[in-house]
Amino acid sequence: MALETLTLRSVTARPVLLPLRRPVVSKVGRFDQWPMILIDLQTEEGVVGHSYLEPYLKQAMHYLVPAIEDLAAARIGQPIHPLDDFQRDHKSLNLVGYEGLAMIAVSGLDMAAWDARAKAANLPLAVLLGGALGAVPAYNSNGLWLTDVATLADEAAALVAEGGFTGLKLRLGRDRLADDLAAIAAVRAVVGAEVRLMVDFNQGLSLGDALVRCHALDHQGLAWLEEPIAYTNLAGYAQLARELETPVQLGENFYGPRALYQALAMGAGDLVMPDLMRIGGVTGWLRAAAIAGAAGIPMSTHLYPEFAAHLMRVTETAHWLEWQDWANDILAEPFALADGALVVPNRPGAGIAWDEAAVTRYRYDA
Ligand code: SMN
Ligand code: MG
Repeated sequence: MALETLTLRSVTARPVLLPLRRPVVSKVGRFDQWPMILIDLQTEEGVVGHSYLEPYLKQAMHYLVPAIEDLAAARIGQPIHPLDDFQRDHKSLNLVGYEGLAMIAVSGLDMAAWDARAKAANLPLAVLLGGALGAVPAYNSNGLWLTDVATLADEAAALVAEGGFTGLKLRLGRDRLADDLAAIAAVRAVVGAEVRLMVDFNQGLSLGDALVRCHALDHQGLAWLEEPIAYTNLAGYAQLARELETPVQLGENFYGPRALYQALAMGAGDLVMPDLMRIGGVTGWLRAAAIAGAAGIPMSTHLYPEFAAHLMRVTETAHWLEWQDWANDILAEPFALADGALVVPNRPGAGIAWDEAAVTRYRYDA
C-alpha cells in the first residue's frame, strides 16, 4: 500500500554556485557561474523530496532561502498535498504580491513536494501524473550566446554533437542587423538546413527596433523569435505575432498560469515556454499546460530540464524541451540524452539526487 499521507518534518535550502562550461552572455546579463538553491523536503515518513531553483543572481539567494524556509515553517507537521499546499502558500503571499520572489519560493517547494509524493507512490513523476516514460525532444541551449560571431561555427558543431541534437538556440540582438545575420549564417553553414534554429533576444529590443529587426529576420527559416521585447509589453507582442510569419515565442517570465492565460487571450504569442520557478512549479505547469492545450498553442520548457522532461510527457501540446546541463555537476545521476532527446529515467519521483561531495565543493555561503 502506498503512503496516503506524507507529513512535513523540515525543509532545507542550500545555495550553491556552479561552474558554467560556457559563460552565459546575454541581454539579461553575463554569468560566469550559475547559482542554484537545492531544496530538500523531509517527511516524518522518511521520504525526501528534492528540487532546485535557478535564481540567476547569486545575491537573490540571500532573500530566497529565508522565504522558502518561512513558507515551509508554516506547514511543519501538516500533511503534504501539493495542490492544496500550492493554493494556500500562494494565497498567503497576496499581501507581498503573487509574482517575483514569492512565486519562486512557492514553486520550489511545490516541486519538492511533488517529488516526495511520487517517491511515496514509488513511481516516476511522469507516471504518477498519468503519462508514460520516454524520450522528450530537446534543443541544445548550452551555448551560442552573444559572443564573437567568429566563434559560433565551431560551437554550433560541438553543440549538435553533444547529443545528436536537431535544434539549437542562438542569442541575437547585436547592435547591427548585419551581425545577427552573420551569426545565423555562421551557424547554418555548419549545422545544415535541417537543424532547427531558435533565436532569443532576451527582451533586448524596443518595440520599434523589434519590428524592424524581426521583419528583417522573418525569412531566415528560424524556428521561433523569442522575447524580442520587454515581457510586460503584451500589446507589443500581439503586434509582432500578427505581423510576423515566424512564430513569436514568450513565456519564461510568466508568473503563474493566469499570466499565460492573459497573454494568450491577447494573442501575444504563437508559442509559449513557461519556466517552472515562475509558472508555479509542477502545479502551476499542469494548469498552464491545460490552458495552452485548450488554446492549441505549442508549449516548450525553460530551464529545469529534469522536472520539465516528466511534465512534457503529460503536456497536450508539448513542443521542445530546452536542454542545459547546468545541474549535472551536482546530480548523482544526470539524465541521459539519446538522439537529441532527454530520456525520462525509470526512477521514483523526478529522478534527481544530489552528489553530496559536489554540493560541499560548490556550496555558496553568503
Ligand atoms: C536564458 C536562460 C538562462 C540565462 C540567460 C538566458 C534564456 C533562455 O532566456 O531562454 O534560455
Ligand atoms: Mg529565453
